[in-house]
Amino acid sequence: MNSEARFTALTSYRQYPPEEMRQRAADFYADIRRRRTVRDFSDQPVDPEIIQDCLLAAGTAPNGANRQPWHFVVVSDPALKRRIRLAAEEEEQEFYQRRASQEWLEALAPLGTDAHKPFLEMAPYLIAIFAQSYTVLADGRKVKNYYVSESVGIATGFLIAALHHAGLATLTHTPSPMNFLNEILERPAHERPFLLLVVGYPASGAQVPQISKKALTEIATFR
Ligand code: IYR
Repeated sequence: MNSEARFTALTSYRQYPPEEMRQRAADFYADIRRRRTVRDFSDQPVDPEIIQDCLLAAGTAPNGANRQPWHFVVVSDPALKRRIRLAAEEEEQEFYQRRASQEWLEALAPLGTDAHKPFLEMAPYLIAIFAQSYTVLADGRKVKNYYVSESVGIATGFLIAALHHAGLATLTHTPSPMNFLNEILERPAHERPFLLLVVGYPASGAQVPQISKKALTEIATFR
């Protein structure tokens, strides 16, 4: 055993009776399946404490060597949101008019997306998620991070689930490229913008695409 390793008793784990476990699994599925990606947001404000707790939940995600290689920038300032919207829409115009292949545009057609991103200004919060290729220690030394995309992806999943659980709607937005986020949000070059999460309440009468999820037999094999 590595001499640097320090252990403590696992006191937080809870085992449930089998019937309660089945119920919990079913209840969680019933709740998470209500989550829909929303593109039509209300400007109704959101209590910042809710966002803080959801970020703390995201920060508990399992990750490579416990380096926690993520940084979340929570944007509520209207001027910053406007700059992000304008920069994102510029990239999206390029994407929809030139960069995207015909095949990609056809894949997106059922979602009805286009280059207009008014939600980037309308929603009360944008959370820009950055992935850190290395960590800068207090003394300035740089230490490499591991499984960065996996780690940040899992933390983002936790964040989306936490926000849904709290009663908020989200949109995972990925303008490509999104380096403009480093400049606007003043983040260092070794932090890669991973995803822009739009957070708030759905607009009244919001609509979502009619899509379906794959059946268990399509997504899983039991052997
Ligand atoms: N980034 C673009 C296009 C887009 C791409 C995928 I893959 C989506 O699932 C949805 C949109 C946009 O945000 O419109």
